[in-house]
Amino acid sequence: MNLLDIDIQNVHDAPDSLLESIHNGSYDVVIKRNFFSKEECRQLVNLYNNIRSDAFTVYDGYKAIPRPFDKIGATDHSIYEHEASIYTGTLNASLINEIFLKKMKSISPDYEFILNDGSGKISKSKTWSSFRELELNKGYFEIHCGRLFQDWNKEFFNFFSGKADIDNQLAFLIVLQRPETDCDLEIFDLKWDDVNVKIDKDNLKTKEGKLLPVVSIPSEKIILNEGDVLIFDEGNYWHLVPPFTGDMPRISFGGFMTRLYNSKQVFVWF
Ligand SMILES: O=C(O)CCC(=O)C(=O)O
Ligand SMILES: [Fe+2]
Repeated sequence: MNLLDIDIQNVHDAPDSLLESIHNGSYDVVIKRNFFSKEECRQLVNLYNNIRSDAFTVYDGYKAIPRPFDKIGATDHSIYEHEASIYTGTLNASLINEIFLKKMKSISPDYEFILNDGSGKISKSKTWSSFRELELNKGYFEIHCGRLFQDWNKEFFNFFSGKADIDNQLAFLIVLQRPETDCDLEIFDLKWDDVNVKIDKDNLKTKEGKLLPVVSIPSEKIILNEGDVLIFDEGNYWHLVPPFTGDMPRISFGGFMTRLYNSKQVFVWF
């Protein structure tokens, strides 16, 4: 796994286009430190605080607005639409869409970014990002990779696969509120093409049928401070958010970026 960590010190060594450097295989994981200013992070937290009191999904230790579209079942559609409209209304009333586009362009000038506007032309999901909150002493994300979910919401992926390269979705992630932890995201040096069976949260299964304990897989433990953004090959690399301790929930903001076929256009969705 090739990781690029761009700090203020090595900014001049960074490729002109971070997205292209992932798409062409030079890197799998890119961290751009201080991508959002402290003030911009505060604005994002405020947006989240404005909508968090509305009823929204509470899974086991995990809340998201809107709930992940790739995992919703047929019965959840109206709740999803409700959450997505609250979310989109809040974002549209802020400058975040504009700020995000400008920033992405600055690190990948050769790409055009299309934020999902919910029109349904490219994807049936409705937003370009989401807020996620993991509860203290309870919340974490089990090991997964984007391609694991292609069977969960077939309607969504069948339609989307006609427009975009769904096997190579990238994720972008910003941690807005960080509890005490020595790892915000653990990315394993293991791709979907090598291992594509998950048995449970602690074990995958190799192609030879052997149990592969998650703790035995080499990994990078990523730490994201306020304002840092992580962009990585989320579709293919197995990863997780470990349980954490401290005195506050973990709040993150992120989404996915998928290339439209035969183009330098990237569709941003969640
Ligand atoms: O920390 C998060 O919000 C989710 C991390 C993740 O699995 C992802 O960005 O794909
Ligand atoms: Fe993920």
